[in-house]
Amino acid sequence: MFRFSFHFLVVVSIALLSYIPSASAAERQLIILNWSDYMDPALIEKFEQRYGVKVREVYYSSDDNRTEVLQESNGEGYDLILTSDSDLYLYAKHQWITELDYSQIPNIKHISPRWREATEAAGQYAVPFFWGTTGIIYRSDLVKTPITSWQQLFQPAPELQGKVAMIKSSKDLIGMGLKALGYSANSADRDQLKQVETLLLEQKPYVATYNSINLDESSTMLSGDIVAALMYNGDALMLAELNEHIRYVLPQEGGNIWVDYFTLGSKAKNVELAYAFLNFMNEPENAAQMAEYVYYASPNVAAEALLSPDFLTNPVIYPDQSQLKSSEFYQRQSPRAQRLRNSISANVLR
Ligand code: N2P
Repeated sequence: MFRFSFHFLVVVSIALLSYIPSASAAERQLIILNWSDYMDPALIEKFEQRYGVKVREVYYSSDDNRTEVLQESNGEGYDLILTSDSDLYLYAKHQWITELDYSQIPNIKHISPRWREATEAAGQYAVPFFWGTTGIIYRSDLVKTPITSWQQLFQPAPELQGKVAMIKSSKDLIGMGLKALGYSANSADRDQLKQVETLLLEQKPYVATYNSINLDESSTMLSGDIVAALMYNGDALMLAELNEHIRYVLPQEGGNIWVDYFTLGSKAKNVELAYAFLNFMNEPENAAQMAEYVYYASPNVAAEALLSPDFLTNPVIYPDQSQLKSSEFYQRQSPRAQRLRNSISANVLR
């Protein structure tokens, strides 16, 4: 008869526990900090199967929320971080993201230099994912006049009051408020910024929420609780699939033009897998499939060649030059202007 000593059992269990591959299980999971609804699940599955790994997404709800999330963990916990052009420099400065070795992403060759170098640090830290615009989504059946101007969102007509949704993102609130007043979205002028503060505070009683709107059947844009909202073009198209009265407009004053980038977390645990993912997503057929899913314009030129004429001629996805002309990228602000902007958005969102 066998008799195991307690000591023997402890040794065996420790040996088994350390053998059970907790370390290798971690290696097999790629963690991505991202917007929700920004990735085709079918492609994620294809990647998981090809590499025998799991992809886990952690979602943020706005640009500012992403910065808060990264601040809390000091950038730790994410292999890939999807960020917009306007926050790249800041994240690099905080060393939340690290420089890329582009030789590990051969499919980078498909991406147009126009988007690879659209902002400072992009050429060292980032892989463009999509580009798009910030404008207004609205229900054409619930407004008296079609929306064409930012004024209609910031100083809403009676049928819109209490039915407006904004985004908890200081760059968008202040930037688009500045556009409504006829100024540059990048203004650092104290007087102009004070005027925006007044505009935003006067709008506030009519704003139902500063939280982002769901993009599925549960959306308040579908129930009519929200009639107009600040929104990104592709998100609006995703919702338009569910209601024929949904429109997106890049207002006559112009809006914001942006590029979203994938970046590598400086504390990434799965660097090799992260590179495999970046390369996989830029295989032309994958990038094309992703664009069709999210309704955003791909910076991947070889992918564009695979997209349907319907997609390529959609004016919401590809606004014409005259519409883009008045739109602006967000620029980095001086510390002084940034402080003023922070205090304005804190005032509005408190
Ligand atoms: C994705 C929203 C795109 C973000 N749902 C714009 N930077």
